[in-house]
Amino acid sequence: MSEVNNEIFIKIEDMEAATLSLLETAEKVGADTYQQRVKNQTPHCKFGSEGVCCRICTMGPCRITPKAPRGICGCDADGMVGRNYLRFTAGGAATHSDHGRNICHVLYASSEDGDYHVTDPEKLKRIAKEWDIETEGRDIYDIAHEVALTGLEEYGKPFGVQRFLKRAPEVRQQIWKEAQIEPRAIDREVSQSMHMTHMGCSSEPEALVRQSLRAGMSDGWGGSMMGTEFSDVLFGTPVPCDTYANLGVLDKDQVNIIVHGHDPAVSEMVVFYSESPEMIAKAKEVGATGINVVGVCCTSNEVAMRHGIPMAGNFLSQENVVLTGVAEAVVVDVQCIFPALGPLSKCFHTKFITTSPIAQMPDSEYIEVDEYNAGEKAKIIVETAINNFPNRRQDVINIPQLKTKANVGYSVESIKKCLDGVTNSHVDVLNTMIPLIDCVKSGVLRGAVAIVGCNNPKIRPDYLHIELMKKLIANDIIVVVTGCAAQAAAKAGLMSKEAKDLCGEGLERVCRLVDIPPVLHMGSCVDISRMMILASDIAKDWGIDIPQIPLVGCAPEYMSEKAVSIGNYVVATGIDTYLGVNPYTSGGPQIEALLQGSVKDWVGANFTVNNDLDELTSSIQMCFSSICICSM
Ligand code: XCC
Repeated sequence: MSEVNNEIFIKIEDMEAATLSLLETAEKVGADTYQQRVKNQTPHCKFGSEGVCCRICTMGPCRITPKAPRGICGCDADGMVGRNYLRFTAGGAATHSDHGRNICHVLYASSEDGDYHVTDPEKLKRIAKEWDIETEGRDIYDIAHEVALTGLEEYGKPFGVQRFLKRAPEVRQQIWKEAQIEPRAIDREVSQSMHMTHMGCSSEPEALVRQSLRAGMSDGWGGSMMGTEFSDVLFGTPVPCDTYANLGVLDKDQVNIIVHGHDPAVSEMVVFYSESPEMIAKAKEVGATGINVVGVCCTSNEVAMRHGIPMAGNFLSQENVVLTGVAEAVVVDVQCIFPALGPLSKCFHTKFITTSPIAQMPDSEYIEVDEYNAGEKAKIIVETAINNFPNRRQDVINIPQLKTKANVGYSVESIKKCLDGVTNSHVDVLNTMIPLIDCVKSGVLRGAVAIVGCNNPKIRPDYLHIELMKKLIANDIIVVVTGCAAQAAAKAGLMSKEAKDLCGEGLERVCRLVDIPPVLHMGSCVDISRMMILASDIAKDWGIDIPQIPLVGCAPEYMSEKAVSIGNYVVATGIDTYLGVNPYTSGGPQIEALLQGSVKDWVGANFTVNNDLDELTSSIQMCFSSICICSM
């Protein structure tokens, strides 16, 4: 193992210094980096930034100016902004949901003697019962296949709404019905969003925002939720486990395989083969001490919480991982993968391996993996990485010595189990959220914030994630995280149990008694659906609706369409949501008045856009003080 400092906490300045040293390597090898491309792309187009540019038909492109307040068809600024916003949401909903669909196919292909197995049969049976699928006396794979098929039908069923909506409190379900945002078939919501935004269809702000919420709901309470639930069935429901984070998890003595993307179907197989004695022996034959799989982005979250695979970095660290010069292979599935990784890898010995027909990129080696050939292909991928080990350029190796401990894997099931541990076995509160509710009612905890989402070069990378988390936990606000926000926390050491030392008195006590970190890792982006279940369970056990819980969502550094889809379903679920980046809506005053104002009348929550650390912190705290817990 290389010499690495195992610090408890790492400052953002130290991470930035590491990035600067890697940029020196980039210059040495003539590589292009995102930092340079940001310079080339700024200043950004003002019309695009405000959302008042329309290229939906070929009469344009049209853009709104004081002299030209309408496009050629007569669409005004709010119509353009609303249509763009809905298309953005639909893109995100389609992407998450298609990931969920793939997991349904993997579940359908699972078998006793195949590559994919049912790992959590109890969870499978729970879902089957919820969906009125017979479980008594049936083979577990028969149940799996029927559940998978029923899940696939959720994408295109002609009638009815998403099955998982029933998990929400009844009052919430009624609100969705009255607001006309209950999602029907997932593909229908995406398709209708595209239809509504076609030339000559909707330009009325309220209709466009309502459909944005509905399309988002088809993601969070449909496709994403199936992605999460069936991944648990296949690969195991996460339980707390220890891992490491930051660039120091790369090891110069081992074959380093980086798994990156979102869908765990490929990375699960890569992890499996990298642990096989046959592959480890091969790695030793080429002079390595072993095989080191590490993750980037949400694939990292998936394998960290189920196998303790270390987290090398998040979205804006993906180029850094290659710049260390020790990445034998970067194996990607879908989403959030820079096309830049192809040309960048060519400056090193790194093999950039794409595996999905959905994410094909120039300068990559394409090894297509599907649910029937995954084992065989994963073995080839691991062998390719091993054979590449001797090809490293020794003169460009630079692994920043940063490495932290992280405790990950807090599924809803695990959170309840942790809470059970402090209830002295009072049967009536076992497997409930009541111990947590009591902490909030008594003022030991002030509330919870879900911090999620990406990095975005518009925000100093990881700064808002990390500093906001620190301020919140110091004020007795527990934080739950997913996605790249989770990796930001891990890289800084905030997901270690030692982070309780940074907490206020109340949260410190809770962390000590329950033996948890103050920043709880709930998984990848699709796992924000876990947060929806958590919020629903809290509300049901408390006997209130979700907006009455002192809980807000925050995506301070987001960049993707998926994050906007998430924002829509989180708000629709009744959770106020803070965004650090404007979703290209500032040119549409009526659209902004809806999203940041009156959607609250429909669903009990809305958006705030702000990226000032102090203002964000005090606004979240004010939001909690306006919720009067004592009267509940
Ligand atoms: Fe992608 Fe999920 Fe964003 Fe990270 S957080 S940059 S979407 S990997 Ni969802």
